[in-house]
Amino acid sequence: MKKRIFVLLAVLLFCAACAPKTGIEVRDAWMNPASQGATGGVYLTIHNYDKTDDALVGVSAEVSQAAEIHESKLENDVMRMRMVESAALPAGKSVEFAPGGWHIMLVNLARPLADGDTIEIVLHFQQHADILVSVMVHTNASEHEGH
Ligand SMILES: [Cu+2]
Repeated sequence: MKKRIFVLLAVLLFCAACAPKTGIEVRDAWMNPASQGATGGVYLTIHNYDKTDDALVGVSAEVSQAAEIHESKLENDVMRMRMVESAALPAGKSVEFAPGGWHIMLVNLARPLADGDTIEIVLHFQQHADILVSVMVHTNASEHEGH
């Protein structure tokens, strides 16, 4: 009897591991430490496991006055960023928000954010339900472009 339960458990565990992923997964959210009143860029990776295209259409953050979707681009050797309405999340693809590219801009931080802090933001999508994301605050030595 015990053995049968074990086999059943093993089958259940196996199926949980092999089930195809669906929906949207957000990974590795982080930002640099920032002072109160400053602007901070949030970086993360969004994976769209669905078979339909989606888009990030907005961000909410309690820690700042506003949260915007920005895109940085090198134009004539100058890094410029602009605010965009949405960021496309193609079906089955990962989109990386990283220094020098896409980022989420937290404007006018209500409090200073130090190394080791965690803040929460909510991502809004065209199709998918909102996702609450924990953002780790830590210094990234490789970032020199600002955001
Ligand atoms: Cu920005």
